[in-house]
Amino acid sequence: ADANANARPFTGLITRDREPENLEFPFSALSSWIMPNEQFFVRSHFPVPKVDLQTWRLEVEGLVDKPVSLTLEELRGMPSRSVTMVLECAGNSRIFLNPKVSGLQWELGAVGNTEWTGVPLSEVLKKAGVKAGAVEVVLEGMDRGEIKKEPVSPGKISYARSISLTKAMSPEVILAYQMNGEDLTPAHGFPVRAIVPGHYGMASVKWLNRIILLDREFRGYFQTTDYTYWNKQDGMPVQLFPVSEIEVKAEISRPGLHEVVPADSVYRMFGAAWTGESDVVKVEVSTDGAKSWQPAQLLGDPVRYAWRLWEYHWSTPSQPGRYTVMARATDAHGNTQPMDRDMHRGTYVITHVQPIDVQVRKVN
Ligand code: MTE
Ligand code: MO
Repeated sequence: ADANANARPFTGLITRDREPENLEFPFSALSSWIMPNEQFFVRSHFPVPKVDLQTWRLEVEGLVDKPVSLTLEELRGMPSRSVTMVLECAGNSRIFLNPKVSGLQWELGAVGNTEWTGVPLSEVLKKAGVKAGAVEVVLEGMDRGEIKKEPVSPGKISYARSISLTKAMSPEVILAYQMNGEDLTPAHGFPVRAIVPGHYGMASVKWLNRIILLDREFRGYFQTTDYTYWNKQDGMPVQLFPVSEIEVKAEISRPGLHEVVPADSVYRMFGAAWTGESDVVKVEVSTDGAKSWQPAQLLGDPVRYAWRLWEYHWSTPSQPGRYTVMARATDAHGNTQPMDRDMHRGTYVITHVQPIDVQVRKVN
Protein backbone atom coordinates (compact mmCIF):
# COMPACT_ATOMS: atom_id res chain seq x y z
CA ALA A 1 0.00 0.00 0.00
CA ASP A 2 1.17 3.50 -0.80
CA ALA A 3 0.90 5.88 2.14
CA ASN A 4 -0.15 8.71 -0.15
CA ALA A 5 -3.12 6.68 -1.34
CA ASN A 6 -4.75 7.65 1.96
CA ALA A 7 -3.94 11.33 1.60
CA ARG A 8 -7.03 13.54 1.50
CA PRO A 9 -7.50 17.23 1.44
CA PHE A 10 -8.28 18.51 4.92
CA THR A 11 -11.71 20.07 5.02
CA GLY A 12 -12.03 23.46 6.68
CA LEU A 13 -9.03 23.16 8.99
CA ILE A 14 -7.05 26.23 10.12
CA THR A 15 -3.28 26.33 9.49
CA ARG A 16 -1.36 27.07 12.69
CA ASP A 17 2.03 26.15 11.21
CA ARG A 18 3.03 25.16 7.69
CA GLU A 19 6.41 23.44 8.18
CA PRO A 20 5.78 21.02 9.79
CA GLU A 21 2.07 21.10 9.07
CA ASN A 22 -0.10 21.82 12.15
CA LEU A 23 -3.83 22.14 11.59
CA GLU A 24 -6.68 23.09 13.92
CA PHE A 25 -10.34 22.12 13.74
CA PRO A 26 -12.63 25.19 13.91
CA PHE A 27 -14.50 24.11 17.03
CA SER A 28 -17.66 26.09 16.23
CA ALA A 29 -18.12 23.67 13.28
CA LEU A 30 -18.57 20.67 15.60
CA SER A 31 -21.53 18.61 14.42
CA SER A 32 -21.03 15.00 15.46
CA TRP A 33 -19.75 12.79 18.27
CA ILE A 34 -17.28 11.15 15.89
CA MET A 35 -14.95 13.59 14.15
CA PRO A 36 -14.60 12.79 10.43
CA ASN A 37 -10.99 11.85 9.52
CA GLU A 38 -10.53 14.80 7.16
CA GLN A 39 -11.46 17.22 9.99
CA PHE A 40 -9.22 15.69 12.65
CA PHE A 41 -6.62 18.23 13.86
CA VAL A 42 -2.93 17.63 13.17
CA ARG A 43 -0.07 18.23 15.62
CA SER A 44 3.38 17.24 14.35
CA HIS A 45 6.80 18.37 15.60
CA PHE A 46 8.72 17.16 12.55
CA PRO A 47 7.90 16.54 8.88
CA VAL A 48 5.87 13.41 8.04
CA PRO A 49 8.42 10.56 7.64
CA LYS A 50 8.60 8.48 4.46
CA VAL A 51 7.49 4.90 5.03
CA ASP A 52 8.59 1.89 2.97
CA LEU A 53 6.42 -1.05 3.98
CA GLN A 54 8.97 -3.51 2.49
CA THR A 55 11.43 -2.63 5.24
CA TRP A 56 9.09 -1.23 7.91
CA ARG A 57 9.12 -3.20 11.18
CA LEU A 58 7.78 -2.59 14.66
CA GLU A 59 10.64 -3.44 17.05
CA VAL A 60 10.22 -4.29 20.74
CA GLU A 61 13.44 -4.22 22.74
CA GLY A 62 15.04 -3.39 26.10
CA LEU A 63 14.00 -5.38 29.20
CA VAL A 64 12.31 -8.23 27.30
CA ASP A 65 12.91 -12.00 27.13
CA LYS A 66 13.22 -11.92 23.35
CA PRO A 67 13.18 -8.84 21.12
CA VAL A 68 10.26 -8.85 18.69
CA SER A 69 10.18 -7.49 15.13
CA LEU A 70 6.77 -7.38 13.41
CA THR A 71 5.79 -6.59 9.84
CA LEU A 72 2.61 -4.59 9.31
CA GLU A 73 0.94 -7.74 8.01
CA GLU A 74 1.89 -9.66 11.18
CA LEU A 75 0.59 -6.86 13.38
CA ARG A 76 -2.68 -6.68 11.44
CA GLY A 77 -3.02 -10.44 11.82
CA MET A 78 -3.17 -10.20 15.62
CA PRO A 79 -6.48 -9.89 17.52
CA SER A 80 -7.65 -6.29 17.34
CA ARG A 81 -9.98 -4.00 19.23
CA SER A 82 -11.50 -0.57 18.73
CA VAL A 83 -11.47 2.34 21.17
CA THR A 84 -13.33 5.62 20.81
CA MET A 85 -11.38 8.30 22.60
CA VAL A 86 -10.81 12.00 22.83
CA LEU A 87 -7.35 13.10 21.69
CA GLU A 88 -6.53 16.55 23.02
CA CYS A 89 -3.24 18.34 22.56
CA ALA A 90 -1.87 19.45 25.95
CA GLY A 91 -1.46 22.94 24.45
CA ASN A 92 -5.09 23.25 23.30
CA SER A 93 -6.59 26.69 24.23
CA ARG A 94 -3.11 28.24 24.61
CA ILE A 95 -4.18 31.41 22.79
CA PHE A 96 -6.37 32.30 25.81
CA LEU A 97 -3.44 32.44 28.24
CA ASN A 98 -2.68 35.83 29.69
CA PRO A 99 0.14 36.86 29.58
CA LYS A 100 0.80 35.35 26.14
CA VAL A 101 3.20 32.41 26.00
CA SER A 102 5.15 30.95 23.12
CA GLY A 103 4.07 27.75 21.36
CA LEU A 104 1.38 27.06 18.78
CA GLN A 105 -1.54 29.44 19.39
CA TRP A 106 -4.38 26.91 19.46
CA GLU A 107 -7.92 28.13 20.10
CA LEU A 108 -10.48 25.43 21.02
CA GLY A 109 -9.87 22.94 18.22
CA ALA A 110 -6.67 20.99 18.96
CA VAL A 111 -8.98 18.19 20.03
CA GLY A 112 -10.99 15.42 18.36
CA ASN A 113 -12.92 12.29 19.21
CA THR A 114 -12.84 9.26 16.97
CA GLU A 115 -12.69 5.48 16.78
CA TRP A 116 -9.26 3.89 16.59
CA THR A 117 -8.65 0.24 15.73
CA GLY A 118 -5.51 -1.79 16.36
CA VAL A 119 -3.73 -4.35 18.52
CA PRO A 120 -3.60 -3.94 22.31
CA LEU A 121 -0.05 -2.94 23.28
CA SER A 122 -0.25 -5.55 26.06
CA GLU A 123 -0.50 -8.35 23.43
CA VAL A 124 2.65 -7.17 21.67
CA LEU A 125 4.46 -6.87 25.02
CA LYS A 126 3.36 -10.41 25.96
CA LYS A 127 4.92 -11.70 22.72
CA ALA A 128 8.25 -10.19 23.76
CA GLY A 129 7.92 -11.17 27.43
CA VAL A 130 8.44 -8.30 29.85
CA LYS A 131 11.31 -8.90 32.28
CA ALA A 132 11.01 -8.22 36.01
CA GLY A 133 12.15 -4.72 36.86
CA ALA A 134 10.64 -3.01 33.81
CA VAL A 135 8.64 0.07 34.84
CA GLU A 136 8.28 2.26 31.75
CA VAL A 137 7.56 1.73 28.07
CA VAL A 138 9.12 4.15 25.58
CA LEU A 139 7.19 4.73 22.36
CA GLU A 140 9.38 6.06 19.56
CA GLY A 141 8.26 7.47 16.21
CA MET A 142 10.08 7.41 12.85
CA ASP A 143 9.97 11.20 12.53
CA ARG A 144 13.18 13.07 13.29
CA GLY A 145 14.33 16.63 13.40
CA GLU A 146 16.72 19.17 14.79
CA ILE A 147 15.73 20.88 18.04
CA LYS A 148 17.24 24.34 18.28
CA LYS A 149 16.84 25.64 21.82
CA GLU A 150 19.20 27.91 23.71
CA PRO A 151 21.47 27.39 25.60
CA VAL A 152 21.63 23.61 25.10
CA SER A 153 20.15 21.64 22.24
CA PRO A 154 19.72 17.88 21.95
CA GLY A 155 20.44 18.12 18.20
CA LYS A 156 18.74 15.74 15.79
CA ILE A 157 16.31 13.50 17.67
CA SER A 158 13.28 11.27 17.15
CA TYR A 159 9.88 11.97 18.67
CA ALA A 160 9.53 9.70 21.73
CA ARG A 161 7.43 9.56 24.88
CA SER A 162 7.02 7.00 27.66
CA ILE A 163 4.10 5.64 29.65
CA SER A 164 4.17 3.50 32.77
CA LEU A 165 4.21 -0.28 32.30
CA THR A 166 0.90 -0.38 34.22
CA LYS A 167 -0.79 1.92 31.70
CA ALA A 168 0.87 0.09 28.79
CA MET A 169 -0.68 -3.20 29.97
CA SER A 170 -4.19 -1.68 30.24
CA PRO A 171 -6.51 -3.04 27.54
CA GLU A 172 -7.50 0.39 26.15
CA VAL A 173 -3.95 1.22 25.02
CA ILE A 174 -3.63 0.08 21.41
CA LEU A 175 -1.28 0.23 18.45
CA ALA A 176 -3.73 1.61 15.92
CA TYR A 177 -3.59 1.17 12.15
CA GLN A 178 -7.08 2.52 11.46
CA MET A 179 -9.14 5.55 12.38
CA ASN A 180 -12.87 5.39 11.70
CA GLY A 181 -12.44 2.13 9.81
CA GLU A 182 -9.92 3.56 7.32
CA ASP A 183 -6.14 3.18 7.21
CA LEU A 184 -4.36 5.99 9.04
CA THR A 185 -3.53 8.99 6.87
CA PRO A 186 0.15 10.01 6.65
CA ALA A 187 -0.49 13.07 8.87
CA HIS A 188 -2.08 10.94 11.60
CA GLY A 189 0.73 8.38 11.79
CA PHE A 190 0.58 5.86 8.91
CA PRO A 191 1.11 2.94 9.18
CA VAL A 192 0.84 2.58 13.01
CA ARG A 193 0.46 4.91 15.97
CA ALA A 194 0.04 4.43 19.69
CA ILE A 195 -3.36 5.35 21.15
CA VAL A 196 -3.17 6.14 24.87
CA PRO A 197 -6.70 6.95 26.08
CA GLY A 198 -6.88 9.23 29.12
CA HIS A 199 -3.55 10.92 28.39
CA TYR A 200 -2.96 14.14 26.48
CA GLY A 201 -2.15 13.73 22.78
CA MET A 202 1.65 13.73 23.14
CA ALA A 203 1.51 10.13 24.48
CA SER A 204 -0.22 8.82 21.33
CA VAL A 205 3.01 8.51 19.33
CA LYS A 206 2.53 8.56 15.55
CA TRP A 207 4.66 6.65 12.98
CA LEU A 208 5.51 4.27 15.83
CA ASN A 209 8.28 1.77 15.00
CA ARG A 210 10.19 1.19 18.23
CA ILE A 211 9.09 0.19 21.74
CA ILE A 212 11.69 0.04 24.50
CA LEU A 213 11.18 -1.35 28.01
CA LEU A 214 13.09 0.52 30.72
CA ASP A 215 13.86 -0.15 34.38
CA ARG A 216 13.84 3.61 35.12
CA GLU A 217 12.20 6.88 34.14
CA PHE A 218 12.69 7.84 30.52
CA ARG A 219 14.69 11.08 30.26
CA GLY A 220 14.04 11.99 26.61
CA TYR A 221 13.55 15.56 25.41
CA PHE A 222 9.78 15.35 24.96
CA GLN A 223 9.49 13.77 28.44
CA THR A 224 11.68 16.14 30.46
CA THR A 225 11.87 19.44 28.56
CA ASP A 226 8.90 19.72 26.23
CA TYR A 227 5.49 18.68 27.65
CA THR A 228 6.46 19.23 31.27
CA TYR A 229 5.61 21.77 33.96
CA TRP A 230 6.91 22.73 37.39
CA ASN A 231 4.61 22.18 40.32
CA LYS A 232 4.49 22.13 44.10
CA GLN A 233 3.68 18.74 45.55
CA ASP A 234 3.59 17.26 49.06
CA GLY A 235 5.56 20.12 50.58
CA MET A 236 8.28 19.92 47.93
CA PRO A 237 8.95 23.46 46.72
CA VAL A 238 9.07 22.59 43.01
CA GLN A 239 9.10 19.39 41.03
CA LEU A 240 9.19 18.76 37.30
CA PHE A 241 6.17 16.82 35.97
CA PRO A 242 5.81 15.29 32.56
CA VAL A 243 2.30 16.23 31.34
CA SER A 244 0.27 13.01 31.34
CA GLU A 245 -3.39 12.50 32.28
CA ILE A 246 -6.14 14.62 30.76
CA GLU A 247 -7.97 16.89 33.21
CA VAL A 248 -11.69 17.59 33.09
CA LYS A 249 -12.79 20.25 30.57
CA ALA A 250 -15.90 21.47 28.77
CA GLU A 251 -15.70 23.52 25.59
CA ILE A 252 -18.44 25.59 23.99
CA SER A 253 -18.83 24.98 20.28
CA ARG A 254 -21.83 27.28 19.84
CA PRO A 255 -22.07 30.15 20.33
CA GLY A 256 -18.62 30.80 18.88
CA LEU A 257 -16.46 33.68 20.11
CA HIS A 258 -18.20 37.02 19.26
CA GLU A 259 -21.12 35.26 17.59
CA VAL A 260 -24.28 37.35 17.10
CA VAL A 261 -27.11 35.84 19.12
CA PRO A 262 -30.77 36.89 18.66
CA ALA A 263 -32.39 38.67 21.63
CA ASP A 264 -35.56 37.32 23.25
CA SER A 265 -35.28 33.83 21.82
CA VAL A 266 -34.19 30.33 22.73
CA TYR A 267 -30.63 29.68 21.61
CA ARG A 268 -29.28 26.12 21.69
CA MET A 269 -25.83 26.21 23.27
CA PHE A 270 -23.81 23.16 22.35
CA GLY A 271 -20.42 21.68 23.13
CA ALA A 272 -18.33 18.75 24.30
CA ALA A 273 -16.79 17.75 27.63
CA TRP A 274 -14.14 15.19 28.50
CA THR A 275 -11.73 13.99 31.17
CA GLY A 276 -8.93 11.43 31.67
CA GLU A 277 -9.31 8.31 33.83
CA SER A 278 -12.90 9.10 34.83
CA ASP A 279 -16.26 10.11 33.36
CA VAL A 280 -17.88 13.51 32.95
CA VAL A 281 -20.88 13.56 35.30
CA LYS A 282 -21.95 17.19 35.03
CA VAL A 283 -21.71 20.20 32.71
CA GLU A 284 -22.98 23.56 33.90
CA VAL A 285 -23.50 26.76 31.95
CA SER A 286 -23.41 30.36 33.09
CA THR A 287 -24.89 33.18 31.00
CA ASP A 288 -24.44 35.92 33.62
CA GLY A 289 -20.67 36.05 34.04
CA ALA A 290 -20.36 33.18 36.57
CA LYS A 291 -22.91 34.63 39.03
CA SER A 292 -25.11 31.56 38.58
CA TRP A 293 -24.76 28.15 36.96
CA GLN A 294 -27.45 25.99 35.34
CA PRO A 295 -27.16 22.31 34.49
CA ALA A 296 -26.67 21.49 30.81
CA GLN A 297 -28.09 18.29 29.35
CA LEU A 298 -25.57 15.53 28.67
CA LEU A 299 -26.30 13.84 25.34
CA GLY A 300 -25.89 10.17 24.45
CA ASP A 301 -24.43 7.56 26.78
CA PRO A 302 -21.13 7.86 28.63
CA VAL A 303 -18.23 6.07 26.93
CA ARG A 304 -15.04 5.91 28.98
CA TYR A 305 -12.23 7.95 27.31
CA ALA A 306 -14.57 9.50 24.71
CA TRP A 307 -16.00 12.98 24.92
CA ARG A 308 -19.62 13.67 25.87
CA LEU A 309 -21.67 16.14 23.86
CA TRP A 310 -23.96 18.52 25.78
CA GLU A 311 -26.58 21.18 25.10
CA TYR A 312 -28.33 23.97 26.95
CA HIS A 313 -31.34 25.96 25.85
CA TRP A 314 -30.57 29.57 26.68
CA SER A 315 -33.47 32.02 26.94
CA THR A 316 -31.58 35.03 25.65
CA PRO A 317 -32.08 38.48 27.25
CA SER A 318 -34.30 41.10 25.61
CA GLN A 319 -31.72 43.79 26.33
CA PRO A 320 -29.16 43.89 23.46
CA GLY A 321 -25.46 44.10 24.31
CA ARG A 322 -22.37 42.11 25.12
CA TYR A 323 -22.92 38.98 27.21
CA THR A 324 -20.51 36.35 28.46
CA VAL A 325 -21.30 32.65 28.44
CA MET A 326 -19.24 29.93 30.12
CA ALA A 327 -19.33 26.19 30.62
CA ARG A 328 -17.65 24.01 33.23
CA ALA A 329 -17.51 20.25 33.66
CA THR A 330 -17.18 17.98 36.70
CA ASP A 331 -15.92 14.39 36.61
CA ALA A 332 -16.80 11.34 38.71
CA HIS A 333 -13.81 11.99 40.98
CA GLY A 334 -15.42 15.32 41.94
CA ASN A 335 -12.95 17.47 39.99
CA THR A 336 -14.46 20.67 38.55
CA GLN A 337 -12.68 23.04 36.19
CA PRO A 338 -11.09 25.97 38.03
CA MET A 339 -12.16 29.55 37.32
CA ASP A 340 -8.58 30.81 37.31
CA ARG A 341 -5.45 29.63 35.60
CA ASP A 342 -2.98 27.68 37.73
CA MET A 343 0.21 29.37 36.57
CA HIS A 344 2.32 26.34 37.56
CA ARG A 345 0.96 24.56 34.51
CA GLY A 346 3.20 26.65 32.28
CA THR A 347 1.99 26.43 28.70
CA TYR A 348 0.04 23.13 29.01
CA VAL A 349 -3.14 21.68 30.55
CA ILE A 350 -5.28 24.74 29.91
CA THR A 351 -8.55 23.84 31.60
CA HIS A 352 -9.69 26.96 33.48
CA VAL A 353 -13.16 28.19 32.56
CA GLN A 354 -13.09 30.10 29.28
CA PRO A 355 -15.44 33.08 28.93
CA ILE A 356 -17.03 33.36 25.49
CA ASP A 357 -18.24 36.89 24.65
CA VAL A 358 -21.25 37.16 22.36
CA GLN A 359 -23.33 40.04 20.95
CA VAL A 360 -27.03 39.82 21.72
CA ARG A 361 -29.02 41.75 19.07
CA LYS A 362 -32.65 42.39 18.23
CA VAL A 363 -33.62 40.30 15.21
CA ASN A 364 -36.20 42.63 13.67
N1 MTE B 1 4.01 11.39 17.35
C1 MTE B 1 5.11 11.67 16.62
N2 MTE B 1 5.83 10.64 16.15
N3 MTE B 1 5.47 12.94 16.36
C2 MTE B 1 4.74 14.01 16.85
O1 MTE B 1 5.10 15.16 16.59
N4 MTE B 1 2.82 14.73 18.18
C3 MTE B 1 2.06 14.34 19.38
C4 MTE B 1 1.29 13.05 19.14
N5 MTE B 1 2.14 12.06 18.55
C5 MTE B 1 3.60 13.74 17.63
C6 MTE B 1 3.24 12.39 17.83
C7 MTE B 1 1.13 15.36 19.83
S1 MTE B 1 1.81 16.61 20.74
C8 MTE B 1 -0.22 15.26 19.65
S2 MTE B 1 -1.29 16.37 20.32
C9 MTE B 1 -0.80 14.16 18.83
O2 MTE B 1 0.21 13.32 18.27
C10 MTE B 1 -1.63 14.73 17.69
O3 MTE B 1 -2.17 13.69 16.92
P1 MTE B 1 -2.86 14.04 15.52
O4 MTE B 1 -1.88 14.81 14.69
O5 MTE B 1 -3.26 12.75 14.92
O6 MTE B 1 -4.07 14.89 15.85
MO1 MO C 1 0.14 17.89 21.63
